[in-house]
Amino acid sequence: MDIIHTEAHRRRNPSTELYGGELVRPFECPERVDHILKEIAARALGPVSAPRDFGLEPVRRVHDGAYLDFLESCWTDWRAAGYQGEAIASCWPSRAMTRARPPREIDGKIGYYALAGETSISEGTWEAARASADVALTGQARLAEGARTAFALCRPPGHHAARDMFGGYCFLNNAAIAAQAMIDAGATRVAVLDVDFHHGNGTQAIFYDRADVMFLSLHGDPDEAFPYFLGGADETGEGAGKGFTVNYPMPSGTGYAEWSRALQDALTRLSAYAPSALVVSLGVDAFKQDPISFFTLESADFTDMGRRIAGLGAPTLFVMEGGYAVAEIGVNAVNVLAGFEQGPEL
Ligand code: Q9C
Ligand code: ZN
Repeated sequence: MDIIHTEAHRRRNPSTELYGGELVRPFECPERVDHILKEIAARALGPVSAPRDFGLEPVRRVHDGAYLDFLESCWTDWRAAGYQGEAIASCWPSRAMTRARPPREIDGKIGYYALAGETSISEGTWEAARASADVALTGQARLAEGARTAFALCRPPGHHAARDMFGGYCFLNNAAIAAQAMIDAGATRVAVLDVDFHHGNGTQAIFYDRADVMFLSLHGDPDEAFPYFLGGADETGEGAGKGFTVNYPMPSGTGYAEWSRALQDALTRLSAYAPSALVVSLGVDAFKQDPISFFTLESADFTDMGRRIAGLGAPTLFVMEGGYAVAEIGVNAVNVLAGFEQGPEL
């Protein structure tokens, strides 16, 4: 399997995450990629190559222009305002304050574009986010050139990022950018299957009113888990997109028996949709030892997950998302990819 990776991910290395009232070292850290690469090498999964530079045009197909300008200038503007720490949102356009436009000043602007406060913006974040989108786009290009599968080792992750919102460790929605690029290259039916523990709110929102990109997500019930305000089973799409969003929220303590039944249902729906390409938002934070999640999947379950996804028979782009049990992230992520390459049990 072709693996796309760049060391530019290291430019995303903030020292703070607002967690339980403290500023802690972020769960989403550069070592995550080191462990994945180490396991890729140990199991000879395939060649690792660098991304191409696609520029911002394919990113603009998914994200708002003023939002991209904000991401690019945020760190400079934050420092220019005289702040000593990393850029953290502390005010939001909440329900009773609907003056829905970005203020000029950086403190207001970051609150306007933030969907949550845990994700600090630091020097290099924009450069790493852009490189991460290029990683996903390069994976998409491999599929367009005829590859059956590729692994975009994206970091920072993307599935929480919406058209004009960052948060949940995400800035640019890599999976959505790749899916849109597939459509722009002529695909008529693409699907995004999101197996990250958290609901892919950004991806859902981006494609909510569209029938050309189906979105299916298995995740912690938003009544109990981040991102809290999207991801219910009653969200099924709108307008032309009605029926093309499918959510599987599951409660605390969910193990693979229950999780894989949801996956089977998702795969049955996907099979009926018959996408010309599949994007898998590959988070491995459903793992039992994940420090911020509450499913109980074992490492071996990730292999089975990959095998089942292979059963669909669609050209498949895996896009890395979450997973915070850092020592085990390599085994768990590569298990999915290796399981996919083994294919379904006959
Ligand atoms: N107390 C991804 O997996 N914070 N993002 C949760 C829990 C945000 C996860 C706080 C978690 C974001 C890509
Ligand atoms: Zn996650």
